[in-house]
Amino acid sequence: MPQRAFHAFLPAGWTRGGEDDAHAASRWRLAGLPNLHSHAFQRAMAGLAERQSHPEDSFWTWRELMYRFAGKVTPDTQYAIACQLYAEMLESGYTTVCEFHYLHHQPDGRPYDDPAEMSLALAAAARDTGIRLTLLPVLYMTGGFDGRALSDRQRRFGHTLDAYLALLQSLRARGNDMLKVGIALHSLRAVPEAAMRELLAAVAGTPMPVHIHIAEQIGEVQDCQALRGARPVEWLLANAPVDANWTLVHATHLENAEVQGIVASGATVAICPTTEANLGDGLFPLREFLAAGGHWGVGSDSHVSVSPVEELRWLEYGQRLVTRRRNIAVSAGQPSTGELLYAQALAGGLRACGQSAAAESDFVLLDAHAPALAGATQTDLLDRYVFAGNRNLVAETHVAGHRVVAAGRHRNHDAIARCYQQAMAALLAD
Ligand code: NGQ
Ligand code: ZN
Repeated sequence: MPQRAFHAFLPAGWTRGGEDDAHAASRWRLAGLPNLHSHAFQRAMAGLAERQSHPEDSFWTWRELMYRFAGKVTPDTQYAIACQLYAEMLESGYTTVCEFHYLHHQPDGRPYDDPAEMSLALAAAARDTGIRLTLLPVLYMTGGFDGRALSDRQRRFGHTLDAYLALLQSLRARGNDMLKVGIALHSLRAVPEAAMRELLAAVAGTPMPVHIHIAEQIGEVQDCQALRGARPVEWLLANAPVDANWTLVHATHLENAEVQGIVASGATVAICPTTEANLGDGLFPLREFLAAGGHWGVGSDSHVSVSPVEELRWLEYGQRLVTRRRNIAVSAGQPSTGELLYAQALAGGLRACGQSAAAESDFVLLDAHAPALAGATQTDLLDRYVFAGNRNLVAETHVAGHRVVAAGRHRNHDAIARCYQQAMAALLAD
């Protein structure tokens, strides 16, 4: 068999690969993308919140449906859903996932016998599917900026700070090359200022990823202004040691000073375009943020889509629709929209996920025979990948030296799908 050269897109850009028998089937190798934001259980309600439930349906009415669904998930169904989700992520070209995990306790709020049980279900699903996991146990304490108690449906999410720190410690003890553990503050409305300060002080000596939902909805911006006297990002930058370890999830509603402040802090923004569109959040100020040199990556969040291509495409399309221009995500030295989007989502993703080995070892091979790539060159490959058609072009996915997807299918595709069908039957039964 004649050997064929291949081309690799790495964090540093394109390199011409050598003659490589193992990759002769594909000429196109791309570093795998980190998925910066996931609530795994929400995969199971994708498509089930698209019927009007209220004349003024909004993020907040969606949240009620989501809470009702969250109330039914058990450790077993959590595992089955996460296996299905992570297999889909690997098939679509994500090689690391940051799990923003707050479904900690039993439905009535009592901890499981092992308080880490729901977290461990996610870790087991990541291990069994072969995706890298950055597990971010979430601190969730109050039901609003006014400090009100958690509602009945939120009780599963809550911790005292001591109980949270015990969970964090038990999870960090299980960390390994494929499992990194950081922290998450659910949002400013769910974590009182004093608790935020105490948690950050408790982990101050140990650098780790810190993720937070912020400024996603206008209602949150208004409440923050009313109760803390500043906009959410403005308040956070003034009151927390935000630096390159931090990831601000959504950060949709920003004034220019906040854009500049995020960039100056070195934090990464996790933009979740398909979820933000689905929930009616608003549009991230991408042009201003890119012009300022900001770091960003993408997340699939509620998993109405599990495809990095679709996140990147809609990130650009949202901007085109409001500016009535084309090719927004470009720079002086980079006229290719697809390449700029992929390169920056990769760099920002690696920065935010805390997985140092991911950059060297994790990659996908694209289907060399796909019509969408016919005659492709390095110059147009990523534009074609991001913008042409909607067939998944990922043929193989390799993580940490293991081929977990071959011929477009996860190595346990069928068994995982069967287990997921059973879990869904149980979840939808009542
Ligand atoms: C979440 N999701 O935690 O799953 C949230 C909704 C909230 C998004 N923000 C709940 N997309 O923010 O209170
Ligand atoms: Zn989220």
